Amino acid sequence: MTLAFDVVTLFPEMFAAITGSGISRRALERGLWQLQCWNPRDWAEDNYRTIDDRPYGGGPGMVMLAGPIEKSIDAAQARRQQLGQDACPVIFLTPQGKPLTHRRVLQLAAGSGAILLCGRYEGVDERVLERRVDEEMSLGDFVLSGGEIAALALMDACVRQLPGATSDPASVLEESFVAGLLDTPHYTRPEVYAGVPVPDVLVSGDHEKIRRWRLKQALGRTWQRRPDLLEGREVTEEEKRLLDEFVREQR
Ligand code: 9D3
Repeated sequence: MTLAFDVVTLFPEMFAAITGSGISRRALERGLWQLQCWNPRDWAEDNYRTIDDRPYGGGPGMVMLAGPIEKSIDAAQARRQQLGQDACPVIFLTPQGKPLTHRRVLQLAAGSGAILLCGRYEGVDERVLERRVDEEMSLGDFVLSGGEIAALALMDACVRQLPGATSDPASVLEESFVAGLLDTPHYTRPEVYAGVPVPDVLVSGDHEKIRRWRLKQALGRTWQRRPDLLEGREVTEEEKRLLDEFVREQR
């Protein structure tokens, strides 16, 4: 079963960002995942190909019409059935949704995909949401111009979890090693840049010392920048000791 996304969007050209570059492009070429865009404009019901209208009750902006969106979703679902793809959730990307998490990314990456609805303008007619949407998802508390960039982020996060998507399986292992912590600092050549040397330990060749230093940096930065991440996480004796050291070195 290959991961298949169907995206309902007025701006299908934006999705070249994920099909045209990088890991996601390579994974697409290798047949690890699929993407199909569905433009509500193609299901508009009048000669002007109208997809939005003014909000009942007044106010600024325009609201996307239910009809062309519902027809797009239904076309996507019909096509998925034809192709023998398993059922999948319809997800609306919206600031009103639940924040996307790594846990949800792993669940989606392990499934058959999703139909992703991207809104534009002030919003989408509530009745199509009631009738067709299973789940609402947000990237966080800031304002985008539409759901497309959120859909791109969601798909990118899922695709990089697919076995064979990244050439380096060690980097995915590494992620679970320090799961729940911020990343450690990275350095490459030259050994002295702008007068700043690479930390001695990293050129020492002592792999156990390097592991401890990296874990300590990851713990320390998480404590400084995202203490909320440490709250819901088991801390081993070694980690406690390393974080204590880090904290003491701060003053
Ligand atoms: C300025 C318009 N806002 C009036 C209070 C409402 C609004 C409508 C549409 C705000 C944002 C959007 C478009 N955003 C998304 O479609 C979106 C989004 C986001 O803006 N932030 C974080 N995650 C997401 S997922 C989809």
